[in-house]
Amino acid sequence: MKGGGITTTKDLGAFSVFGDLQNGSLFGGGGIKAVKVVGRVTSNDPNDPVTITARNKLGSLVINGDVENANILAGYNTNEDPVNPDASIGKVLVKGNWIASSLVAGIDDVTNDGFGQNDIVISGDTTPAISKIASVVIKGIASGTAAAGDHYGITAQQIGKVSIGGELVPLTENADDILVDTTNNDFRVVEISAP
Ligand SMILES: [Ca+2]
Ligand SMILES: [Ca+2]
Ligand SMILES: [Ca+2]
Repeated sequence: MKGGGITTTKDLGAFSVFGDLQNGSLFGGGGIKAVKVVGRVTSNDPNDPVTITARNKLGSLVINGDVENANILAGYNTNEDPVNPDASIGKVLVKGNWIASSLVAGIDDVTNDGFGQNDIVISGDTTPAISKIASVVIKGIASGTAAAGDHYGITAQQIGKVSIGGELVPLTENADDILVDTTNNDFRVVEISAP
């Protein structure tokens, strides 16, 4: 699927892309049960990332190829405005590399300097529920970019497990902020406490 997009106002069920998801977008106005991409999820323009967005819950995500210049956002509306501080993402499996991309549940890049730094919980949180990412397995490498001024993250209030290249990111019981790309210093796994 190249360019264009798929938008629904209600739930999007299980969705498969038999090829690359490139320079396009997927949006579930309620949730998305499952997304499977047989190829890659990429945009060739860092300023116009490919997006997968769910307002409430993204149940599971399997990508067989690389992810590059992508924003995968739970808790956002079709305009990519932050709306739901209790959004969640289930199991994520990426069999390729993860480059210059963010995976986000219920967190707002409020200062617009990229996810993974200076972010807050999406405002308007009135319930005890918290945003969660259950598990992330990236089989390849994970990195930001050599370019300055950008930042990326895997971020939620609570993250269950992250494995990159066969190694577990050492999350603890407390809110963690772990730098993953120690070369470019621009990719982190971040849990943010309630405001
Ligand atoms: Ca930020
Ligand atoms: Ca960079
Ligand atoms: Ca933790």
